[in-house]
Amino acid sequence: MNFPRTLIAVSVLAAVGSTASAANRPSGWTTICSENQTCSVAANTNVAFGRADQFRYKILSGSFVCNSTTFGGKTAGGVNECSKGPGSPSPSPSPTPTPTPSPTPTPTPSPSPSPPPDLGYYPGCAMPTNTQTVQLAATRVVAAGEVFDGQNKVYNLNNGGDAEGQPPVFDVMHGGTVKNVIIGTLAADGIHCNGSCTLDHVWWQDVGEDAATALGPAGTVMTINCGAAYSANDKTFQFNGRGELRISNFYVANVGKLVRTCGDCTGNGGPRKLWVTNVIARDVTSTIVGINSNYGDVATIRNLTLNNSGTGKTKICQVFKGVVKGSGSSTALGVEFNTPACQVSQADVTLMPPSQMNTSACTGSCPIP
Ligand code: ADA
Ligand code: CA
Repeated sequence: MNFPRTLIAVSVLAAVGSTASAANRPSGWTTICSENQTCSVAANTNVAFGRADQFRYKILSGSFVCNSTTFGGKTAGGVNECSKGPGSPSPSPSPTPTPTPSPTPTPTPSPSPSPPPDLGYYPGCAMPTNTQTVQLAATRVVAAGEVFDGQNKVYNLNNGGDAEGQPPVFDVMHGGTVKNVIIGTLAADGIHCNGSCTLDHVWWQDVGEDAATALGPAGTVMTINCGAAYSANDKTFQFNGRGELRISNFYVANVGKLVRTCGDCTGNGGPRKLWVTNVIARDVTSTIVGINSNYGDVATIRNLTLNNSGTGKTKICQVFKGVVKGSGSSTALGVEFNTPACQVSQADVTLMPPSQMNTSACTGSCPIP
């Protein structure tokens, strides 16, 4: 996917002035090509792009150009390199024409480990090895009450970019379930949920505009359990309806926000209740949860682990004043702990060094980051 995107797994710890020891590939990785060259990798290989100990990461398959367009940016100051990790398989060789059919079955290549180990996953909820891709011609509607079992195949729609107003890959009606689905790199507007719905064992290889949107009315519950989402420029989950959104046993990496109740939707309001339970967040550059206190939103966070690779600080529960469409933008009010809106205490958050919490403008019982 060659959309210019800002992938955020950039180590900002690069030691300025100690370039002698800086490497152009992560430790233990192997350079596969240099900037602007065309490289080839096996399906779903995690590729690093950068130099001087600062890298962007992207899951790629087959041939790609090793440049800033592919990775959404580059590390300034010299030639960047593309590299892959020690466990990555070699790309399959280009097929050579065989004059006669081989009498023996072609051995199946060993499946690529998926996700690559460095991407991480919630324990018990690793993304399965994906062997088959389904290219949808149009949004797959999941009817009311239907259980759609994707059999761990990868589903693509038509666009991997960040433009607003895209159709979803799956449009789930009230009471529907999507399970065992991997949303691929053509992720469009992800999954829409129009009532109560369940997303069970769903993974997003590379989030498009956002991973999923809760649109159901008051009284509905959207449940997202056991999965992971990788690489979102901004939000992962978007909550535009009313009712509840519950996220559990989930891993998120290289995203701006885990979830935001809508800041400026048409007919915006609330209340919206969020539950974030058993979540590991790696390199979330902005916020875990963003909510509108003026609409009565409440976020309850339990057993959250922050695991940032650099010096980035993550806000846990950021409170806004939301607005209706046409009345400007929502206003950030600050980070809160143990308040009516932000039901989270320091004990609910585990920091894996060098993770840090961003507690700017904090109210409530604010922890020391
Ligand atoms: C943005 C936008 C909202 C809504 C949302 C979405 O937050 O400001 O109005 O479109 O994206 O649903 O993706
Ligand atoms: Ca969206």
